[in-house]
Amino acid sequence: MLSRRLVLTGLGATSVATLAPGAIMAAPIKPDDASALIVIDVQNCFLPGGSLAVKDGEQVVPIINRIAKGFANVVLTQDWHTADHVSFATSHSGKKPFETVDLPYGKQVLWPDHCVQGTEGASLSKDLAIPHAGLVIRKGFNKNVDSYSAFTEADGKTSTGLAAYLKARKVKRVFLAGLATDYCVAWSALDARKAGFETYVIEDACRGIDLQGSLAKAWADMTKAGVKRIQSGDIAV
Ligand code: VGL
Ligand code: ZN
Repeated sequence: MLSRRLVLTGLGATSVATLAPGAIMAAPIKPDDASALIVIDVQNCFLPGGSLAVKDGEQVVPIINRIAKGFANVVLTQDWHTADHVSFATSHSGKKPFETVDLPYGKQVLWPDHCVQGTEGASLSKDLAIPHAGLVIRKGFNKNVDSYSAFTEADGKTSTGLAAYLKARKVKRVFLAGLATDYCVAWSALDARKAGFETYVIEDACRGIDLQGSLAKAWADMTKAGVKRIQSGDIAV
C-alpha cells in the first residue's frame, strides 16, 4: 500500500496541511442566488468591553467579513431591547445575571443589561465590513418577550418577518454566523429548519457563551434538527 505521504505528494502544501488523517476532501460549498448569509448580533455589547461580552467574540469579525463577500444575500441581526426588558436581571428584584425565571412563555435566562435600543452597545461592530447587506433586522424589542431567534420570538409564535422576507427573495439555503453560538445562532438555526430552509452553521464564524453545558446542548439540538455544521473554509468565496 502506498503511504499517505506518498499519495498526498501531488497535492499543494495547503491541501496537505488542512487534510485530517483519513478525511475525504469535500467539495467546497458555493453560495448561489438561493443562499443567504445571516450574521447574528455582532454588536458591541457582545464584543470585548461589552456588558455581555462573548469570549473571543471579536475573532469572528474578519472571518464573517471574508465569507460575506461570497454572498449576494446578507442579512444582519440586532438584538434590540427596551431599557426595562424582561430578559434583564435588573427587571426582577432579588435576581442576578445568569439566574433564570419562569415567564408565561417558559424559562428565561436573566442577562446583564445589554443591547438597549439606540445605545452604543446595541450598535453593530464598526469592524463589520458588509456594505452590501440587504436587510438589518431587529429582534427582542417587545419589552415582555425575548427573542434569541431572528425568526420567531420566545413566545414561539410571533414572527419577525424574516422567513417571509427570505422566501420572497427565493432563498432556499441559509448560512448562520455570529454571536452567540448557543443562544441567538442556535435558536435562529432551529427556526430556520422549522421554516423549511436548508441550514448551515459556520462554526468558526461563531463563538458561544456556554452556560452549564449550553454549547454542547445547542450543537446536539441543531444536529438532531438537520442543521449542517461547517467551517468557513468549506465555503468557496
Ligand atoms: C444573546 C443572550 C441574550 C445572543 C442575546 O445574541 O446570543 N444572548 N441576548
Ligand atoms: Zn438579548
